[in-house]
Amino acid sequence: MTSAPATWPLRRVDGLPVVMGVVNVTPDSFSDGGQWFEPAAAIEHGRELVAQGADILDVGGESTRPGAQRPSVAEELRRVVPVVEALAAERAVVSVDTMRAEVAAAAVAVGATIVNDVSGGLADPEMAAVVAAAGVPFVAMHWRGHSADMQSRAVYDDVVAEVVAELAARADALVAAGVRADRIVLDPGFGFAKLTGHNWSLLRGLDQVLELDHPVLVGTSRKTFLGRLGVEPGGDPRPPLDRDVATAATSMHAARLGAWGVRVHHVPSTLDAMRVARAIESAATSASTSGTISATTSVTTSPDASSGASAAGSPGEGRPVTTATRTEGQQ
Ligand code: PMM
Repeated sequence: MTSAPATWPLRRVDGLPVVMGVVNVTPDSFSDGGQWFEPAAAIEHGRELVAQGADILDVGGESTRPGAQRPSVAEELRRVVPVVEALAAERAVVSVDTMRAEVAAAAVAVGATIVNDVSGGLADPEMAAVVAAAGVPFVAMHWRGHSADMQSRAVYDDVVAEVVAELAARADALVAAGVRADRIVLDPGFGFAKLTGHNWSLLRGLDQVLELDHPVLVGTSRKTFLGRLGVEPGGDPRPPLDRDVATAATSMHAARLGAWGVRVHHVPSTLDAMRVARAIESAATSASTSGTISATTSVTTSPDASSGASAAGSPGEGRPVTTATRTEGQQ
């Protein structure tokens, strides 16, 4: 059976969070409206995401937008398996985004090396056993019920504390079911049984999720709460394709706090935003008294992130190893 990618947890050589690019093979996703429903289009899109710097391709065949109806198992298999197989054959690291054990097993059999389950194993009682037997990393997202009625479950006294507690309980249950603890990634589940304010509170309290003893994946990309920015209360949210700048800003926040990964539709904007976070963190803070600014230029030995390469290493890798200080006039 397939097991984890060669190095786990995956880390980028530039020290940024890993970037999971979304490949939705669905006719009705809220975020990209069925653009990649045909297998050939989905495969081509996956290649493009890798060229843009994605480290993982997340291939899914079920739309989870609020109110969505589920496809049959046969239909989900038909959508997902050929796309996973083709992209894995091109040596991409592929995760399968599914709540069904049968789909997870079929995807792993054709080359997926990560299972991403928005229900964290709750939707299908067989999921934990399949993942445990395959030995693959498992992304367990915070989930309170299927999309058809999930927003009615968006009731919290303290959303951060409750999401943290429910994720911790999920991780314990998965370990009890045989999943290796060091293969579990946790995800707070932005937009799933969360109202707008809950999502912002979770971003603000992300450090508490990060205190759980697992890598954390952040999936805010193009979600409705971002579409409400700058819109009058009661107004229509901005369309999903207009939410990539806001998504990139949340990726920057996730990077600054130390998330393991971000799941996004538009890879270049997120990578740039995270590079900004890293450049600011790495910059020297010095100023001369003569009205000129002393800028530090940093040289890193790591390959450029745009190659999309991942390698084992610590989050600190890729930090500047050589610095040369020069004084410049104010720019
Ligand atoms: N969101 C969606 C689908 N899969 N998986 C994880 N781990 N985290 C998420 O936040 C998440 C996910 C829904 O978004 P999409 O329809 O744009 O894929």
